[in-house]
Parts: sequence; structure tokens; C-alpha cells
Amino acid sequence: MMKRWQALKRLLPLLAMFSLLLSGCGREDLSVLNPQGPVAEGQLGLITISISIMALVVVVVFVIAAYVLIKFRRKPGQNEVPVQVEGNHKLEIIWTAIPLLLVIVLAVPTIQKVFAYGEDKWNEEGVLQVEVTGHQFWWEFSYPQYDITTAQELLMPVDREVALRLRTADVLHSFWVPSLAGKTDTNPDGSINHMSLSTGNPGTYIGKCAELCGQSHGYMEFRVKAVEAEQFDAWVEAFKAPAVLPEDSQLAEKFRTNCLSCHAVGDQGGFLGPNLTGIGSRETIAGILLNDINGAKGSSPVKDNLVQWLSEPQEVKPGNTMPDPKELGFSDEEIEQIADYLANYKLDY
Ligand code: HEC
Ligand SMILES: [Cu+2]
Repeated sequence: MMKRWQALKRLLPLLAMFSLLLSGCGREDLSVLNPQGPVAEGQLGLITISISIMALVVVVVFVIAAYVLIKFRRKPGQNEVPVQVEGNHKLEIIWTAIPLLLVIVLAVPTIQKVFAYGEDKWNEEGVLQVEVTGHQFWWEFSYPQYDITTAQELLMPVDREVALRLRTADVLHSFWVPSLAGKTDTNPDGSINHMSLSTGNPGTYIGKCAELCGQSHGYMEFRVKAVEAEQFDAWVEAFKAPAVLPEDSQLAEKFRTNCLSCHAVGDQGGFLGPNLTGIGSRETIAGILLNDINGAKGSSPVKDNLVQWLSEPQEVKPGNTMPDPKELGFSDEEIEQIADYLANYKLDY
């Protein structure tokens, strides 16, 4: 007895460490336990049903096991072999029927919801259509109804259903916004997956790629920003304004030839990289450097983050496909100027 206690005592610090480690896993903003829309609410319902059934089974089994262990244990002086029982129809039927019933109770709502949430609502009246494309390691959002393509931040109006068509430009990714809906894979076989989401609460909801997709998979974050309908309309209008380029014409030319081969601003440029229109009013740079006044060092966190990204893109997101601007011939000073230009490229909405 004494020995066992000593061994346990030695394990205690280890157990304490594990519980500390695990407590670090919870991120408030990535929790499914605080749903902000009907889809996430339904999914939380499924979690609740399955955990309740599981807990019920565990409790019943443990109570029966404890009862049997105590009641039928060998008592002092009791040496004869107890009566041996083989087969009991009643019991066998009971312990087959109950699990079957539990599985049915779990399966019916699960199958219903899995199909309902993956339904194609693209052509339903009044929905906002958004095409989602996963890239290593960023998200592209296109709004065919408005002829807009943006990245990293999916802006949506509150109280309007958003129908999503999901695909990938390269490997398997998974679109997941814990507070609103998910997860839905983007398949490399060219097929398109559907899902929908909506919320009545304005706010910023964090999303994450939920399918290991390469070196910087863990940094493949995005935001879903729900705003009032008027604000959404203002964003659409601001987005469609003519492109803003750096004021210095030499720098503008350098930016156009080196950066707009992949990036777009306004109606100019390409789509191999994230659209940079209005990047100064986004909440992140590259989806992972937070433009939060309290979080970043300087007086302009957006600019600081841009400088950091443009100076060492491979440090921020190892394995990403953007070339190092320094290798494209940009000096530290020019990076500073480009960062300044992009930080001030804001959309008024
Ligand atoms: C070969 C294509 C390519 C070129 C050229 C290129 N980029 Fe990029 N850029 C990318 C890709 C791809 C990403 C997304 C990286 C990621 O997040 O995984 C990116 C990301 C960015 C971001 C962050 C975007 C966001 O949504 O937060 C900025 C800012 C940026 N690039 C600026 C520049 C500038 C300035 C230049 C010119 C010096 C440039 N890029 C040249 C492909 C390119
Ligand atoms: Cu991914």
C-alpha cells in the first residue's frame, strides 16, 4: 500500500503538468461552445446529445460494475465456487436493444443535420453568394453578385443567409468558423462543397483551416466579419472605387511590375495572391499578424505588421509561396514606403 502511494506521489507533478498543458488548448475565440448562428447552434446540439448519451452509458455501466464488485465479492471464509450461469435471453435482449436505441437517437438528428448544413442554397432567393477558395496558406473570398474578390476577411451582413461554394486551388483544406459553422473540406479533385451560415450578431469571428495542409497550416487563419446591411453596402461601394497606387510614381511603377503580377488593387493586377484592396482596414496581415493596437509594438500596428511581412515572409509563414521582396530588389526603405502606402489604403465603411 505504502509503495503504491509513493509511486502515485511521483506521478502527481506529471499529472499536474498535463492538466496545465491541456488547459492551454482552449482558445475562447475558437470555441464551439459559444454559437453565434443557427448552424453552430445546431452543431452544438449534436455535441450535447452525443456527450449526454455517452455520459449516461458511462454512469450506468460504472454503477452496475461497482454494485456487482461489492455485492458479489468473495467474503472471508467463503471458498466454494458460486453457481455458474450461461446465457440469459432476457438480459441479452436488453443489452442489445438499449445500445441500438441509443444509436438511433444519435443517428437521426446527426444525419438530418449533416445533410441540411451541406445543402446547396446557392440559388435560393436573397442569399449572399460567396465562393471560397483555399490556398496554401490563405483564403480567397469572391462575391459573384458584386464582382468582388477579397482575401482573409469574409465580410457579411447580419441577418442574411450566406451560401458558400468551397473549393481549393491546391491541396485539401477545411473551412471552419467555430462560432458560426464548419468544418467543410475543400477537395483537390475539383469538386465543390456547399455550406451556409448566418448570424444576427455583428462581430468578428475567427476561422481556421482545419485540415493539415502543409508547413504553415497552423497559421492559416481568417476572419468572418458580420456587419449591418448598410455597412456591407458601403464596403461594396468602397471596394469598387478606382485603385489607389503609391504616390511616388517610381515606386508605383516598381509596385506595379513586381507585386501586381500576383496581387490586385482595385481593378488592377492579378489573382495569384490575396487581393490587397483596402488591406489597411483589415484586422490582420497575412491572416496571422494581428493589427490590434494593444497587441503590436508601434503606433501603427498595421504598418509594423506589413513591414514584418514584407521583410521576412518566410519567417512569418514558412513555406508560403510569396517571393521575398528583398530578392525582388526592394530595399528596406522601399519596403517601409510600400508598408506605409498599404497601411493607409483603407476602405471607408
Ligand atoms: C508570385 C506571386 C507574388 C508576388 C510577386 C508578390 N506576392 Fe505578396 N503574396 C503572395 C501570396 C501567395 C501571398 C499569401 C501568403 C500566405 O498568406 O500564405 C501574399 C501575401 C501578401 C501580403 C499579405 C496579404 C494579406 O491578405 O494579408 C502582402 C501585404 C503582400 N503579399 C504584399 C506584396 C508586395 C508588396 C509584393 C511586391 C514587393 C508582393 N506581395 C509580391 C504572392 C505574391
Ligand atoms: Cu489549409
